[in-house]
Amino acid sequence: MKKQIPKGLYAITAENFSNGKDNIRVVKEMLDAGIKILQYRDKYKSKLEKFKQCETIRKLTLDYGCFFIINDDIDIALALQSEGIHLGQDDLPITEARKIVGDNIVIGLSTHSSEQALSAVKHGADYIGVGPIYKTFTKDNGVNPVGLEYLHFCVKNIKIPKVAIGGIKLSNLLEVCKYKPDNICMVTEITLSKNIKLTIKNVQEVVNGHC
Ligand code: TZP
Ligand code: MG
Repeated sequence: MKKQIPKGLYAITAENFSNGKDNIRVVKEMLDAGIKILQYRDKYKSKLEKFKQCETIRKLTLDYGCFFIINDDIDIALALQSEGIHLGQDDLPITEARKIVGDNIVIGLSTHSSEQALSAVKHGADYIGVGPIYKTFTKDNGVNPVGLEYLHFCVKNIKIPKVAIGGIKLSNLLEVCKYKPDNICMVTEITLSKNIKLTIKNVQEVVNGHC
């Protein structure tokens, strides 16, 4: 059977927003706190540096039973047999990525409009990122917020799993959950937290109760 991204809280690494900690340390804290979906994302390291971190994280995610997704680097995903890859609108088209990774690796695609969401489904994406829902400073190439209306469109019209992302915090989590996305993704709310374990526990309570 084809793999599917599990529902629930989806965490992403961001070493430059991690209070001086490296990705490995933050990932360990996330896994200890019960994260079951994790994306490795790093826009600043060399391929080798990313590979080395991903190699360590691959072992950890297998130990903890966490679904591991790698951003951008299809070659690292193939080498380490991660569960998924995540691509953006400016990356290799989904159909080409599929030729490389086959059906055993889940392909996620960031989308910012209804046209992009419909196109993602048509071209065989396994899930879509829906966002940024709110303003975020985590992504440098600053896409404007798409708001909750776009999430509403996706929930009503798009059949593959939908991951809400962008500026989601404990403070606005409930209003996002009301739209019933399959996944809630948070980056800096987790990576910048002084107490990752407690933050994840608090977020999980809302996500598991209302999403
Ligand atoms: N894609 C869309 S918004 C975003 C990405 C990677 C960053 C979201 O980060 P944060 O800190 O949860 O706003
Ligand atoms: Mg990308």
